[in-house]
Amino acid sequence: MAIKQKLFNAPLVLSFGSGAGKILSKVSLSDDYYKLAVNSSERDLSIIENDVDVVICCGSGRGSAMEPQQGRLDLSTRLSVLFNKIDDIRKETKIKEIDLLPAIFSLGHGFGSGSLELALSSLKEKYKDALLMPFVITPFTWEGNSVIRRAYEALSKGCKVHTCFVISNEQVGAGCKDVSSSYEKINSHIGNLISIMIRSFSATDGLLQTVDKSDLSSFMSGDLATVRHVRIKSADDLNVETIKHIAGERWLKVVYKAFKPAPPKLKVFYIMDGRGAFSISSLEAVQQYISDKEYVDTSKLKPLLIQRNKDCDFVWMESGFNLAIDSNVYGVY
Ligand SMILES: Nc1nc2c(ncn2[C@@H]2O[C@H](COP(=O)(O)OP(=O)(O)OP(=O)(O)O)[C@@H](O)[C@H]2O)c(=O)[nH]1
Ligand SMILES: [Mg+2]
Repeated sequence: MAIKQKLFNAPLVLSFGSGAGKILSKVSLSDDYYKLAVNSSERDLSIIENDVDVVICCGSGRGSAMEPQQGRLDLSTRLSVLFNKIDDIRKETKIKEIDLLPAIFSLGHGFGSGSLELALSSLKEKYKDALLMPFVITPFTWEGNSVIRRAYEALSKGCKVHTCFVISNEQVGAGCKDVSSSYEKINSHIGNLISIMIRSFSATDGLLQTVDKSDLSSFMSGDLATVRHVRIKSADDLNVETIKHIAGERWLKVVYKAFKPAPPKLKVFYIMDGRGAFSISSLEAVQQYISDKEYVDTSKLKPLLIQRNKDCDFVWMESGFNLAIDSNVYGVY
């Protein structure tokens, strides 16, 4: 049987850090995909071992002691092992070129924070044709200033290498009363969202409107991006209210000076993947909603539309935010 052509080849998902590994364990994809968890804690890797495909233990195996510098060093000793694993997966899946490379980082302590810049720059260098999709998890404010500072310092270096999708624990977990339930909820939430994005980007059929790698790459601009998602029964149920609901509250809070001095306009990209009539009126409503926003650069708006028999996922992404590292950001983000 002929293998159907995928929109993008995205055969693997990576995680760096203990929190990121727990999120990766919640990513649910078919057996065609590989989940690779990279961390310096042997114990934390053993906890998720059965839910991922490959674990790579770096450094001493005892964690990076909340020291990003140590985390970076620990990763550097095992980068070649990571590349070998990725190349093995490429051979096994008979994929010549990886189009999309999603990676999750948990920021605030040692390994995830220390890995971000090094992992992004070396993956970018090694897999030149792949589009990176970094998801960075930022800490809760209750964790304190040193954790937040470490996360921001890591992010400030990482986002110079590549636009990062920020997912704030504080924002996603808003409304949860206790930490254990919020971690559970957040991990499932983010894991689910990443799975949906990968499944949409590697769709084989039902593609009504496709995007190219260059479309996606031109969407990613500035330091930071954000992503939100809503699931509806069918595309017919998509209306301005639903869009407002997901567009209203972002998963990141950054200092974003919309119109001063000049408007660094946000880029918007959306995916509609699922059943429904994809009516002209609902598509018009989305386009209109976006075009009405002065802070949005609509010149390159090209959605990914996939019509297939499943609940309809609407994924909304914005990029072009700047990360301002100053004292105001700490605690306000
Ligand atoms: N969403 C989510 N965030 C987590 C979880 N565990 C930790 N975090 C967040 O991730 C940040 C970094 O923590 P870890 O991932 O445990 O740190 P690490 O990168 O393993 O660092 P070291 O253990 O010092 O090497 C924390 O400050 C938390 O905000 C989790 O299960 N889910
Ligand atoms: Mg750890």
